[in-house]
Formats: sequence, C-alpha cells, structure tokens
Amino acid sequence: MKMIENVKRRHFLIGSAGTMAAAAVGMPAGAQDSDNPLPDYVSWKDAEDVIVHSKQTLETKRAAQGSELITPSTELYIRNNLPAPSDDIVANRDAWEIEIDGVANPGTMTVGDMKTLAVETVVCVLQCSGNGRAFFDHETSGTQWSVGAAGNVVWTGVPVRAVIDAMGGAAEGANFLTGTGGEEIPEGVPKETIQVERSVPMAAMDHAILAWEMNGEPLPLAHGGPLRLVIPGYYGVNNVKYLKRLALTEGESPNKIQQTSYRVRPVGVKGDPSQPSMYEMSVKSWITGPLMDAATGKVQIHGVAMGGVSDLEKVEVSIDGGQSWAEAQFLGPDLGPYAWRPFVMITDLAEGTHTLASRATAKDGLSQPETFPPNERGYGNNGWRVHAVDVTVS
Ligand SMILES: Nc1nc2c(c(=O)[nH]1)N[C@H]1C(S)=C(S)[C@@H](COP(=O)(O)O)O[C@H]1N2
Ligand SMILES: [Mo]
Repeated sequence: MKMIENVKRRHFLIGSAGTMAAAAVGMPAGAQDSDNPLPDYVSWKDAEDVIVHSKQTLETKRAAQGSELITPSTELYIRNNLPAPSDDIVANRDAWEIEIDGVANPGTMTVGDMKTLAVETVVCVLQCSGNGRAFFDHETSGTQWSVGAAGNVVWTGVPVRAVIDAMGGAAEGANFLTGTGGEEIPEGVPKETIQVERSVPMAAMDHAILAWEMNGEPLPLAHGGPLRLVIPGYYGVNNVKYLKRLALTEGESPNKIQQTSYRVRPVGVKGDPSQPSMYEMSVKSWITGPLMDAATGKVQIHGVAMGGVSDLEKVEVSIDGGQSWAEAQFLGPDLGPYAWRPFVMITDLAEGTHTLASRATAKDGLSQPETFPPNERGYGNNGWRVHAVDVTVS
C-alpha cells in the first residue's frame, strides 16, 4: 500500500508527467501549434508553468505555486466542460447583458449597469473539485489533477445582493442561487445534458459577487469574462464563467452537472441528487518546494494552505513522514477566510531521503485527515499523507 502511494506520488512530481498525461487522454488534433504548446484561447499563458492535460484542462505546476500569495492569471489552471465561447463576447464588456430571474422585477442588467450599483473585492481560492484526484489509489475518470487545479485569485465585481436588491429583492420561495454559463449549446443537443448551470444554497449569496476583474485586470475570457459568478469558499464548478443568467430558484438546476455530476458517493456508485454536492471547500495544504532534491544544511520548506470557509489557525510541517510535526510560519498578509496563505519552515535536513508533509488546521477546529476516504469521482482529496513529497538531500 505504502509503496503504491510512493510510486504514484513520484510519478506526478517528475517533469514529464504532464506530457505523459496529455498523451494518455489524447490531445485533440489542432490543440497546439508548433511554437506554442498551449491551446489558442490560452496562448497567452506561461507554457513553462502549466501542464497541458488536454485542450480544456491546464494545471499549474506545483513548483510554480511556490510561495505565491496571488496566482498570476498566466499560471492559473483552466477547466472547461465545453469549449470556451468566441472572444466576440469580450469585445464590448460593459454591453454584456445577463438575465435575472426569481426576483420581484425580473429583467436584464448589463455589466455597465452593475458597475453603477456597488463594487467589492474578494480574494479566494479557485479550486476544482477533482484537485488531488491523482493521489487516490482507485481508478478515477476525469483529469488526473495533482495539486495544481487551484489558485488564489483577487476578484472584483458587484455583490450579488446589490443586484438582487436592485431588481426588487428575492421572489417568494427562493432556496437556491442558480447561475448559467454562456457557452453555446449545439443545435439538437438537449441543454440539460451539457450546459453548465449550478445551483448553490441561498446562504452562499452573502459573500457571492459577479466579477468583471481578476487580479486587477479585465477578467480574461478563458476565466469567465466578461462576467463570472464567484462564490468564495465553494469549489470551482460553482463559479460559473461567462455568466448569462442569474436566478433565485425554488429547486436545483435540472441539468446533469447539478443533478448527478459533482456528487460525492462511494466507489462504484452512480451519481444522484440525494448525495452531497461539491459546495464548500475543506481545509487543505501542500508543500510546493523543495520537491525532489536539496542540498544539505538550511532548507526553506514552503507551501500553501487554505481554511476552506474558515480562517487558518496553523500549518504544521513534518520532515519525517508525519511522525513528528513543527509549526510553520505564515508568509505575507492574511487576505481573509477564503484566501490561501503561503507558509515556510526553515530547518536543517541531513543527507538522505525525507518525506515532507504539511497539515493545516482552521479556526473552525477542522484539520486535514491523514487519509481522505476514496469516492467514485475522486473529489475533495485533502489527506495530508498523499500530498507529501519525498526529497533527497545530498
Ligand atoms: N461556464 C462555465 N463555467 C465553469 C466551467 C465551465 O466549463 N463553463 N467549469 C467549472 C469548473 S469545473 C471549474 S473547476 C472552474 C474552472 O475555472 P477556470 O477555468 O477559470 O480555472 O470553472 C467552473 N465554471
Ligand atoms: Mo472543476
């Protein structure tokens, strides 16, 4: 068991792992040109810092995460369920119009209108539900993400509450906030089968914003421009890109992505609406360096940690595979309960191979388990043991 884990772990640390994964899923023809390994719609990303799993899935390299407080857009992962819309939709950003339903006065509002209502900035982790999937022992379908389907992002936009208020407030019987993605659905395909439409409990509205800016710049199309629903503390899938409709609804979206996908269930069991949906994220951390080799003497062990929906209490680091732990030091400012915090521990490492692990504890009292139980789709992995790295010091 232990050996399998180690083999799996090493496999994802070697430099060529990304290329191998891309080959395994079959890179679509035309996904890359000869000078640039990146798909066209994200050709502006930094090819050195990302692993291209497929045309629709890019992962940030673990080493690139380093001790970055904010993830630059050029490094941030990409996860598309459908091909991204044409960049025509960001030609005139302020003219982008969304439909608003389930309010006293249903209607439409443009991004330009929203900019006159209110503005707020929130820093939060964007993380795919399947981040850490590669570390499960069972076979999982879906992108074999290691740690890089996550980033810490500064979002600016209008609070969802302000938009709802401007439309006369919530209609009777609203239980969910439902956002619909702006991808075109090919003719003849029932929209329920592929359309990205997610419903989150109304409580999520307290912190939700409709963002037009990311890291201080107009929101790139690839990350959901002109307008994205951002639900701090919630898994990536709930952060609907190119938002074209926002509705307060009595029930959850009838679409597959809500009803049966993103449901946590035992291995071998099909998804159904009675199972927990991937909503709130959990406390998690991982080492980002050193990853393979280090010289003897003083070493800075660094990584990133998040509290899920709570402030962080502490991060502990182990250099002996979890037999003993010492508290690490946070690096840089605390940007709130939904943001991640880089951490560092300076220590001496003797010659030999060391298993470096990190374990975060949040102020709500929750901390990372040693092992997170397997589930059919490999969601939500925050077990500290499989996120550890073996480093050889010589
Ligand atoms: N419209 C739309 N929104 C979407 C998706 C999508 O395919 N279409 N993918 C979701 C998933 S599963 C994730 S993890 C995040 C990825 O965001 P990113 O591509 O900006 O990193 O967006 C979410 N929002
Ligand atoms: Mo995702």
